[in-house]
Amino acid sequence: MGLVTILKKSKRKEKELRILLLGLDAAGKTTVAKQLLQQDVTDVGPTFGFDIHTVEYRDFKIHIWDIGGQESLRSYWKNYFESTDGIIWVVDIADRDRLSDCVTQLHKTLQDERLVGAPLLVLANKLDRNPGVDREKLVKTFELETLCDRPWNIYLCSALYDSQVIVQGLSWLLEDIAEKNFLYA
Ligand code: G3D
Repeated sequence: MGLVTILKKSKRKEKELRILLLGLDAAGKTTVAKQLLQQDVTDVGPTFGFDIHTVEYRDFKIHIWDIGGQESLRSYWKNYFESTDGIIWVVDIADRDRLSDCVTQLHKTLQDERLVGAPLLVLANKLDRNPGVDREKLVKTFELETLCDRPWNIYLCSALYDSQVIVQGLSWLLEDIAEKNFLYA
């Protein structure tokens, strides 16, 4: 079932969704958000604090909370967890030195009770800089199969160069959220 089908089936007039966009600093979160907004991705700067990007698909209004990933800001992430419908976790797969830190941060974040059940989309970004990476290996590295309390998926992308995979990932996330919250309401 595609995004359009979901939208056609939806019954409520306006649906607002809150999506958290998280990951370590420089993973490509703002680039992902800009691709979704069809904005210039060559002009991104570091996010200090947070930005809210609103993407509209017909009667869906999706508020994407782009939260700064610097170490000093991570303790504040929890302030944004309330009423989250879904999580997009962006990882720089070329940043091998921080991969294990990224995995630790992801699982630490998912432990928060306010995020229980929220579907997780992992965007394995900067594929152009690590083209040989294997999806199944990433699933293992990120211990995604241990996540029994939520739907998850992982898409490999190069946010700087291509929006298609990101849109596919977002569609997957919306499908899951819509099925739970709207179609069977
Ligand atoms: P953040 O919001 O997670 O902190 P940004 O990350 O979106 O600000 O991106 C950090 C840097 O990574 C940016 O480069 C951006 O252009 C680059 N980037 C994002 N996605 C990709 C990608 O798919 N491939 C490559 N090669 N680079 C990417 P600068 O130079 O502005 O720091």
